[in-house]
Amino acid sequence: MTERTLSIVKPDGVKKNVIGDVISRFEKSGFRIVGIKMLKLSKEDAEGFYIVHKERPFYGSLTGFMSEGPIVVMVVEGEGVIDKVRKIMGATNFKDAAPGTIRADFATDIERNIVHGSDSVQSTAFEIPYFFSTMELA
Ligand code: 3AN
Repeated sequence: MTERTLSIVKPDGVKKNVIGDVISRFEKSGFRIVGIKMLKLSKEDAEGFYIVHKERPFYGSLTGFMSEGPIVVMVVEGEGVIDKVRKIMGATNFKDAAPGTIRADFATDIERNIVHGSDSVQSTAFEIPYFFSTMELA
């Protein structure tokens, strides 16, 4: 099924100059970028985005990290893109990430793990409109 997912190159990914590498992996997998922009989140913006993790012990640190520098948010479209982008990213903990995945190649920390991808259709329904209006999606 053709789906859309939200992906983010996190502040550590932007600092490490891997924006292009992340986009390239998505495009080489046959997916289309239908919306993209660079933003700097406030702490409140990051808290709103990660509201599902509000009760987790890492919520404060995660939202601090996500608001420490610019990020690139994008909407990626294609067949089965939600699960496929998560495979391309690799496991949350880079130590468990399969070889050749983004996190295995670039992440050095469970929290600072380079990239985000929505984990379900329900998540995309919250995450895509959090950053993009209909007009901004091609
Ligand atoms: P994923 O990004 O792989 O979907 P989630 O949604 O469980 O993982 O977690 C969201 C973000 O929270 C992760 N990308 C990571 O930055 C951070 N995170 C997750 N688990 C931990 C943890 N145990 N300790 C610190 N940060 C974490």
